[in-house]
Amino acid sequence: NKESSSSRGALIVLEGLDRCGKTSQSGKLYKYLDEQGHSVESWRFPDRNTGVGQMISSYLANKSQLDDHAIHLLFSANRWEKRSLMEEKLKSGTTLIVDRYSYSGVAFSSAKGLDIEWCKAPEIGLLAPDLVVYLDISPEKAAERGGYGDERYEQLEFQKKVAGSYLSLRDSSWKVIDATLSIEDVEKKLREAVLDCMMTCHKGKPLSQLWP
Ligand code: 2DT
Repeated sequence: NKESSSSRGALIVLEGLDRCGKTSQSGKLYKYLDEQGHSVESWRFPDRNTGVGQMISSYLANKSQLDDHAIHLLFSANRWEKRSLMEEKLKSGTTLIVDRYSYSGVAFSSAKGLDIEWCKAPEIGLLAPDLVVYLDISPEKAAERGGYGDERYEQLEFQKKVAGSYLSLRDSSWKVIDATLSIEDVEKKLREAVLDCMMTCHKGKPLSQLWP
């Protein structure tokens, strides 16, 4: 029937500071949806597997230096090179759980002092998420969790600036979840928000583009 032929997957994005639990919650969510029989894939940005992704990876590991604007554009290009596949998957009914997206792009680069409108510009025309879940934790609490690696950006002072940038990007489409709740509680709230969003997409909510 008409409804099932137009039914599409949802574009779900998880954002938050380093050590907020984003990656492990993405994994749990993926496993849950998959076990429930949904067509679902787990994605992340940067996608370090592409040529551009390898340049980004080397930069993050401090093995190469790049101008702040240049690395910003590489992060954006890394999303553009996946855009058509992303659209294909969503239209064919697959839900994508994406660990970081354009919001990380803008939050991290503007935390370095780049103009926020300049940072947003190259993201225009990428697919807009149906839901952005922000796992909220203070930079101090995140740092207490330990386990910052040696990559660029994994320092308290910088994370404080990133937190401020994220704050200015929040809009009504964001669902903020307190990341200091127990793992199980975060998982439960995340599931509820995502299932609700998937239902809206299934019912025919059209795909849209950044920035809404
Ligand atoms: P992971 O630790 O999640 O692999 O991220 N970043 C990420 C940016 O500066 N711009 C972007 O567009 C994206 C997607 C955040 C590696 C680091 O890269 C930062 C942390």
